[in-house]
Amino acid sequence: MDFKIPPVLNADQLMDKAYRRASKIQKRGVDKEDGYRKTVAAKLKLVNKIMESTLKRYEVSFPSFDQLPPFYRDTIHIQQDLNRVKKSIGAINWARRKIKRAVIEDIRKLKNCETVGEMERVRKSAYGRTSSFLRQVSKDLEFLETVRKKLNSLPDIRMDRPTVVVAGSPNVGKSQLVLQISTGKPKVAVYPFTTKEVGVGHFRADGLMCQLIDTPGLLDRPLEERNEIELQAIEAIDELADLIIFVYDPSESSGYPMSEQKSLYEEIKNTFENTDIIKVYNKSDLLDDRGEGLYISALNGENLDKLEKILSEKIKYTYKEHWDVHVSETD
Ligand SMILES: Nc1nc2c(ncn2[C@@H]2O[C@H](COP(=O)(O)OP(=O)(O)OP(=O)(O)O)[C@@H](O)[C@H]2O)c(=O)[nH]1
Ligand SMILES: [Mg+2]
Repeated sequence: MDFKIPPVLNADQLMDKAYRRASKIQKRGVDKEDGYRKTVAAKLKLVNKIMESTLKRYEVSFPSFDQLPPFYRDTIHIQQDLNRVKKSIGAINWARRKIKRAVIEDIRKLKNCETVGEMERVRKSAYGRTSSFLRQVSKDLEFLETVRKKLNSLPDIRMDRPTVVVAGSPNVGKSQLVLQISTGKPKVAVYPFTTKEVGVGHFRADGLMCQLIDTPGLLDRPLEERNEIELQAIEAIDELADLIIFVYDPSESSGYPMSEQKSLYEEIKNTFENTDIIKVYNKSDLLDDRGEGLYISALNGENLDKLEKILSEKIKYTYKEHWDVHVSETD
């Protein structure tokens, strides 16, 4: 998702940017010394202005914990990151104020300089001090850039969107199905609390934007094999899911016998007891015989239009109730 955080320059890049732009400044004066004094003062002011505005932009653009979408507030990696972000923002705020104070002092010193050599020494020492303050926060700048990249790579999982979760044993074709139904390319991030990835795709049901969540390594094994962290991730999924697609692979080419897949289905049904589940039988292209139910092929697209229609109707039905409640509340 786009938190609108600008790329964070490291200390060297920031110095380079400021000093390079300052080097272009040339001021005239009544004589050589006066011109030089004005030039150095303008350079220092510009360096400070660039540092000030750039660092300030970083300080205000990182989200705080409660500005994150709810699904991510529980993401332990992000919690830790955001605590450190606070510290790093504090550090660059310190550097910004130090640079400003130093530049004001150095501009004052310039007034007492008589020769170009003296002025040049002031300029050099001002640049040196600025660089030293920036270097002291270089780790913070680098850290902020890594967090920015991480935050921007989060897919936009939204609590207010109709959400379909795809479950089923390993290798049955869940990701292939999400890929087929999604309008764009599904994005990948981590689940809250875990290092496991979550795939998020989108599709439209009657113009309503819905999200489709792939659950690799999460809703594919019995709950008793889960550790505490994974159970918390499953709870987060439970909060999100309006509808579940349970994918069977009756061809058993996944390596999981139907008996095992069925007992997983029972488990999912009991875990998400308030959520409607649509059963689909995938890899129909590999089957000679078909039984009752919705047979699809996520590979060649067979019956996916039927599945999409069922999804649309169920979502419309669920959200119509919400809509009715909403309308009567506002009457
Ligand atoms: N023949 C056939 N193969 C399929 C179909 N759907 C998926 N596959 C294949 O089955 C394999 C597993 O598909 P995935 O979509 O990765 O399955 P998954 O359930 O996401 O697997 P995990 O994420 O590992 O649990 C891949 O080789 C797919 O190409 C299908 O409809 N027909
Ligand atoms: Mg998968």
